[in-house]
Amino acid sequence: MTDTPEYTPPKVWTWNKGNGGRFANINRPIAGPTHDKELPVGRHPLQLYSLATPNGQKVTIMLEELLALGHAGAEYDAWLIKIGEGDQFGSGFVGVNPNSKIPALLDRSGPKPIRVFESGAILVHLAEKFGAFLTTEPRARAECFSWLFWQMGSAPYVGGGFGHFYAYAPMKFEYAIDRFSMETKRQLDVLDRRLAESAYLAGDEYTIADIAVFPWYGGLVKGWLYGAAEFLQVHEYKNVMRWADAILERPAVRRGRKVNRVNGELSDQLHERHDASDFDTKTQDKIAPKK
Ligand SMILES: N[C@@H](CCC(=O)N[C@@H](CS)C(=O)NCC(=O)O)C(=O)O
Repeated sequence: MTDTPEYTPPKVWTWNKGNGGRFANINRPIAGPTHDKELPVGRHPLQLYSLATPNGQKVTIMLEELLALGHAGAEYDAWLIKIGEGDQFGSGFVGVNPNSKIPALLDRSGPKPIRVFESGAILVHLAEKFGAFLTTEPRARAECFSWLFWQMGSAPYVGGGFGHFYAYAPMKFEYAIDRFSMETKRQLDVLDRRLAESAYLAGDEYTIADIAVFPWYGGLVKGWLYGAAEFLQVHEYKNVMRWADAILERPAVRRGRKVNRVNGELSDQLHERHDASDFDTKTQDKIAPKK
């Protein structure tokens, strides 16, 4: 193993503000708002405050899938939360998610707004509200929840572990990269073995488990995350690749991936979504002046 500088932790940890690397300006050891800022509210029953990270995409894919099924009650306004600029610490956002992370949903369809935070909880809320992408048959429902919660517990090792140390940390630590590469590959193998048995994670049907897992692990095998496709040899996970390709064929998935996106091709960036027609008229390639 290569040498890394020795560090002996002091008796009591103190916050070194300059030591957060790429995220130094947003990371803090305390919760709560940093400033007063109301959230905007649009005309639709569902108000989403988000960004097109893998966690954010889960919800926009779900909403687009619900609309594609004809659930008009799933119409939504998707507002952009710029986490690099600290929008998640505004008082309005913290009121919807005390954990200050996207995605956060305000369901205003009833007499009193319901707040929902944590992407897994949002998927369950929407699936139950519309009776879609989550069966009531006990065995398949248990399988669906098992994979959904597997994703919620596992992806932090990919994002906060592998992705952080491979792509973002100011220094490369072999120990950390080894540890989290091993775990990320193990998780891909877990999925690959499951997807050798069935078309989708919960069985024959596409469910919220697939919607939760796709942006992370589909993103890894498609080479969208951390530039790590070769490093992780993702082509080895043939069943995950087949499953990801099938999901990517779905028009709702392709639309959902564009919402609140601020990187990549301009034609794939719809910063805010307030109407179905926004996909035709408001992606950044339509807005940016033609050269
Ligand atoms: N477990 C949460 C994780 C959400 C999360 O980590 N969101 C990130 C972006 S993917 C975020 O908002 N980070 C801002 C911050 O940490 O200040 C969920 O699935 O909703």
